[in-house]
Amino acid sequence: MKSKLVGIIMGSKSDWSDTMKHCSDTLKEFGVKHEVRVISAHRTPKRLHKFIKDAEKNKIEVIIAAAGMSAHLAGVTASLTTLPVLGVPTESKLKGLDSLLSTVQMPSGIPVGTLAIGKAGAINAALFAISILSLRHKKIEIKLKKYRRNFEKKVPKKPF
Ligand code: RP5
Repeated sequence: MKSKLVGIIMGSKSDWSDTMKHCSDTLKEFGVKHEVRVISAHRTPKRLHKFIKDAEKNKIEVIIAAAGMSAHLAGVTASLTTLPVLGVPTESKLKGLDSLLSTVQMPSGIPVGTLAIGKAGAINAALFAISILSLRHKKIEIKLKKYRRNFEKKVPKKPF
């Protein structure tokens, strides 16, 4: 897969190592090329507008937006594009509940597909993006089906 199909954006550098790195690593496992940028709806709104313009021009197919606290990044991104936007609420002083509610509670008309808080949500955002991409990209579909076939084997039968 030559071109970048997914754009990962996050509100802060602090969202990377414990959370969004897992999203990027999951996309890498499937060979899905992607952009990674620190962009905040509040701190860098001009950067967000430019990123979306470029994403549309460069035929990015899914945007994953992660943010914590008053997490408006995914919602504002979704308001500026018709590309599918997946939201990852990152952990915070309130254990990510603030981030979850501000990402998930979108008013009707502008949807954000919100995943779980933190690492699980970051990995699932990548897998959800892969699932969307698999509709148009046969090689990705084949890899996703293989991953699912092998998934059960990774779960131990005993807890010890
Ligand atoms: C949000 O504020 C970011 O997404 C991050 O989760 C949170 C805290 O950011 P820093 O103060 O660590 O830069 O915008």
